[in-house]
Amino acid sequence: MKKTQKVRVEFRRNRNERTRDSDLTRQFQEHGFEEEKETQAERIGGKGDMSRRRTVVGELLRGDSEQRDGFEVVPKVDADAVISGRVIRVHGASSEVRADDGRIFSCVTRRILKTLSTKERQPVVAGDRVLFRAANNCNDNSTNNHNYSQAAPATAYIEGMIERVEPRHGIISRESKHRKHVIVTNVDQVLIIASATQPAFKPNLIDRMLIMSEKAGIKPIICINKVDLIELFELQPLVGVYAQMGYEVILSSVVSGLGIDRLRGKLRGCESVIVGQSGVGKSSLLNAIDSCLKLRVSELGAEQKGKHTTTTAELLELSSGGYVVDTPGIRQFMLWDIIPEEVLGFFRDLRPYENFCHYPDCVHLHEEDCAIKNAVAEGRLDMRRYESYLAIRFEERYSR
Ligand SMILES: Nc1nc2c(ncn2[C@@H]2O[C@H](COP(=O)(O)OP(=O)(O)OP(=O)(O)O)[C@@H](O)[C@H]2O)c(=O)[nH]1
Ligand SMILES: [Mg+2]
Ligand SMILES: [Zn+2]
Repeated sequence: MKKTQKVRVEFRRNRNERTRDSDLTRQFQEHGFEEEKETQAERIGGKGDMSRRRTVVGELLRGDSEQRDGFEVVPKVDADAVISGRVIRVHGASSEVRADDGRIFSCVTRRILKTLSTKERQPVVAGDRVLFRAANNCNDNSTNNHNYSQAAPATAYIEGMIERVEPRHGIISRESKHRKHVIVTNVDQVLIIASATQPAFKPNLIDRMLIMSEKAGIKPIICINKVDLIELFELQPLVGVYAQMGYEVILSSVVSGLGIDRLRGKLRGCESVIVGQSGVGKSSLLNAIDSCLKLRVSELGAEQKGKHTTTTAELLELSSGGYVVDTPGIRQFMLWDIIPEEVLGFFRDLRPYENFCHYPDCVHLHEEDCAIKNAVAEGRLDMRRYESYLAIRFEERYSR
């Protein structure tokens, strides 16, 4: 349903924007996701005096998660003057956009899109479907009232301006410095990569990324890479636990080639995102799956600790059809937008026991007669999964 009406929208004051754009660009270049610096405006947060209300006329689309009172506000665009495309990657203030006809444009973002997105850090994200105006269209058009040079970084050659971001689905996000960080949009599959070793195997991180996918309603596939460095049987119990829950687990090695064909088959024709800690081999796997990609991978392996080889989430077209988004590694993974009471519901294995706990408000920690603790004690539930639940349910941010 579409209709046009007046809506009240919060605006962030403009004065911090330029600082933030250049700051973010630098942060991305240097560190990838993790070390984003909070700017003054973001640190203050809330609705206080950093925001004000205005009424704008917008076209409202129903049914997206980034909504306001059941509606998403998107600016009106002149349908004849815009080109539709897909955001391949975002680098600070500029986005690389592939038009539907295959041409690549370097775009800046219309200021109103930045001010419309009050709850999000990034108004434009890799994977977004956008409508943009090519720069030469605008130059000879007297109705054009956008000043391109104003929003552009001094050195960039501006080819286009994003006028609208279409409603998103399949949104993968996490928390970064107490704020939502959208990693990618419009994907229908998440490939969760862990490494059997180097860096050390961290199943609890898999659990967090599973919750992230479940929350987003996107199908996850678990992949444990670098199995050439371990004895396969060591992983069998863990693979069994996930398989019993109905998750697909693929063991892989770029060195021996194990699992590569299977992964290639999973990606074919799909829109996927590949996530995992830095150094687990995400880019290496993608290179093995599609030799045309030629992504940069770390030469030093685990020794290059603390450095991201991939620094920007990037949408890649696969020669076998479909897309995959390679992402920079994550060091610490905080879930976004999950309340403590919700956590257990995302543990498929623990969840069925909850009804049998003695106390209806049991959090399965110290309570007597807790069905979940009993099942763990009797070996019917995996101890590590239970501990993983506790780690997430009682993590420090919930007591802030
Ligand atoms: N032994 C072994 N090494 C691997 C395997 N896959 C990747 N590596 C090595 O692991 C290191 C890291 O690989 P990358 O592909 O750069 O890792 P990444 O996950 O993309 O890392 P970021 O881009 O920093 O997030 C490289 O030195 C690879 O050669 C594997 O299956 N076995
Ligand atoms: Mg990489
Ligand atoms: Zn309980």
